Amino acid sequence: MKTTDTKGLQQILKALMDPYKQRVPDVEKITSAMVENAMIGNTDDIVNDHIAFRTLGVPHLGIASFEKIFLHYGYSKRDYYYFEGKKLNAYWYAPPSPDFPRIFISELRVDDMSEEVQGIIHKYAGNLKGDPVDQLDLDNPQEVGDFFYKPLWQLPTLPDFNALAKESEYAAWVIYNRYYLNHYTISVHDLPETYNTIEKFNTFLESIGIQLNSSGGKIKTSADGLLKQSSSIAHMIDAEFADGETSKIAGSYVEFAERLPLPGHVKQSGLVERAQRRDGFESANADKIFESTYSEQTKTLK
Ligand code: OOG
Ligand code: NI
Repeated sequence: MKTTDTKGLQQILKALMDPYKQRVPDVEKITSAMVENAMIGNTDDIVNDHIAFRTLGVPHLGIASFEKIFLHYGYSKRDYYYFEGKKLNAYWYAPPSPDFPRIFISELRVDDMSEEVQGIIHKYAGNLKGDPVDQLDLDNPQEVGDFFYKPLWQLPTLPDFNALAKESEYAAWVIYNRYYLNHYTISVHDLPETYNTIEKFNTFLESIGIQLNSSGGKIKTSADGLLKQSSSIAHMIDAEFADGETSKIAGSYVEFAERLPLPGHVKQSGLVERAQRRDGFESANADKIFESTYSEQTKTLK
């Protein structure tokens, strides 16, 4: 049974955001500079456009498992996206009310990978007895919040991690980072005029030392011109592997989105509601945003 427990959903989002802020120092850096520059009074004034998760497309896991959490809390499943080169599927989910973020969930098309990579993934994530989400009491937000950090498979060895990364940096990312929040997204069009475009906000971000993902250009623009996105390069975390070896690997990142008014809704009053702006996502933008955790980008980190 679906629930309309918005307090519960709030609690789940908080359980995601708190560890995320710990893992991604850029979040605090950006939000405190936003306060200093009077863009916002405090963090609560930031509109979170969407959050994103990554999963592995194997039995009992993947989108089909993970989405149950948010469908239960009133999200509705929307468009499908296919990323041929990266071998990924994704969907986005519309929130039960506009004060909650959209959700973007992707999964690795494991069957499309080489035998070697499939072997490694199945070694870790291939022996689940059932869908772990089915074993959760979804009505209990505390239990759901803890679930994101529950190891569903063993920690990888560094050689296995590296073998995955060679063929799919996405696969390596999920094997280590699991269901940790991949990013949250600051809604730029909701900010005061001096900062309310992706161009102006990027200039601000770079002025405070945030390094932006340059794959496909720092600004990713949808074909209709109405969805503009940029993102930071993922923060490197100290990872400890199964065999005791340690290495710095990509953690999570921050995204920035500007949604322009749909034709016919160009501001009369200056105030444009969420429903009157470009909704959803854009494959070509997303394809490049995934690379915020890829070594081609992280190797440029100073
Ligand atoms: C998601 C990349 C796509 C968007 O807004 O299009 C995305 C990821 O890196 O897992 O976030
Ligand atoms: Ni995103």
